[in-house]
Amino acid sequence: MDESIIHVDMDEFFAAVEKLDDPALCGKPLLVGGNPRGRGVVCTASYEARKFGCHSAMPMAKAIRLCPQAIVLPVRGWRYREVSEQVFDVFAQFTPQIEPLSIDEAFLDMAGTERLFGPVEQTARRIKQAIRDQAGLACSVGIAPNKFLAKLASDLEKPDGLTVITSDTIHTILDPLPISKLWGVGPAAAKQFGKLNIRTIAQLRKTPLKLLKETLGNSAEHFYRLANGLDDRMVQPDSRAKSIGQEQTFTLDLSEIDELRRVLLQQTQQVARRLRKHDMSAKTVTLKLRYGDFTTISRSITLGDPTDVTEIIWKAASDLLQQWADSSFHPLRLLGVTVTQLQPSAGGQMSLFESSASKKLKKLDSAMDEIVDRFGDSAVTRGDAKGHKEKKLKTENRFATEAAEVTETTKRKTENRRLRIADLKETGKRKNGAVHRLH
Ligand code: TTP
Ligand code: MG
Ligand code: MG
Repeated sequence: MDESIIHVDMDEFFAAVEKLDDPALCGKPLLVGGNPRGRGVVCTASYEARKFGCHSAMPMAKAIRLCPQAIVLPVRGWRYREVSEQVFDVFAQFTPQIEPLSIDEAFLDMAGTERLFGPVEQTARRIKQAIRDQAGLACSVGIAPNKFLAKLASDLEKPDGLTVITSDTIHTILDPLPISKLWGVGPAAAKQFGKLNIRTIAQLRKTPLKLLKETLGNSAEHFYRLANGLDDRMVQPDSRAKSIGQEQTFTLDLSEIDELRRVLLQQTQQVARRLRKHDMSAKTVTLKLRYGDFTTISRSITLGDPTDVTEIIWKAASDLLQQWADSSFHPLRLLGVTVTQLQPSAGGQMSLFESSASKKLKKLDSAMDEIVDRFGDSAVTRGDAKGHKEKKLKTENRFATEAAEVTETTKRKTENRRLRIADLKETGKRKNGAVHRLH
């Protein structure tokens, strides 16, 4: 299947975030934007307000005239950026080939991921579900052989849509659409097309290229190709990723430290796995903690050496959590872990000089990665045997020691885990399905 480009666009993004943070707003007409008494404009209108003709970029005063019962909300940029990061974190769980287009949309190149995740359409459904689970929001997805068609597709069944355009359905889908749907057709180009009596994509496709060139000059070929569903722009990933993170907002504030540790362990495993997928190591581990009243704090630790080893990142993260809990525990609305100061790992190969403990930890990680790749994310998780009773670390710099100084106890536990994983792999093979860690 050559439909390997996915375009994801969040539905009524700013309004959806407002509904997420205050469910009483659900089902109501909302206008998020500037002050109606000034010359503020609408950034987005909720779908309920769109029924009245309100839309982005419309003066707020006009939108309120169209829909006087609308609830007008100011723009909370920091919050939209935060949720946007959660959404992009979800994308990164499926592919490193992500081209961000704006705060609420991106192209994902899924070529070559079928072996890992199955058919692209199925992966797109998983992405939608993961965005719902991890960010609490709905989005619309387009799947197609190229960027132009994928973006067009994501818009066709909004909200909560999933539209596939294959090479067989290109003309059926494109032909009836107005030419304004073509990438790059603004008011000026539309006027030129009007002179040729071209209003739909079908009319454009059937016009001889020579005639188009006479009127439109150099851009004729660009539009002609688009009308035929052709676009050879590559997905250009933003390779300047500066952080990898995972966070979760709880439906009810969490007040059990064991429960928080369990969530953090899951998050840390995902973050470390993604680091390894990107062949990156990180030097700084940061926890983000948000209380019920939205007070948000962070706690960071910088490691002596960059690492991609789950066990080391987990020790740093769990210790930060414990230190915070000991000094200023509050029930949490949100918990997250992010790694920063990223740099390329020193090659996948293990160094001759690496300690045997470190080598074991890396082998453990690659065994876990293999299971997750084969059986999915929920297939296996590390046990948090130490729980919150874990002895407090003696020196602040403990994590700077990397795996070389992992204690005998940890080594034994690692060995036990390795054996259990080997068991699980066997069980997995037998059941030919997802395996669950037994403790
Ligand atoms: P869009 O994806 O264009 O719109 P949307 O997500 O609100 O709605 P849709 O379901 O149709 O995708 O833009 C994303 C966000 O960007 C939007 O919520 C608010 C902001 N935005 C502006 O601030 N000004 C604008 O003119 C537009 C178009 C968007
Ligand atoms: Mg959107
Ligand atoms: Mg958008």
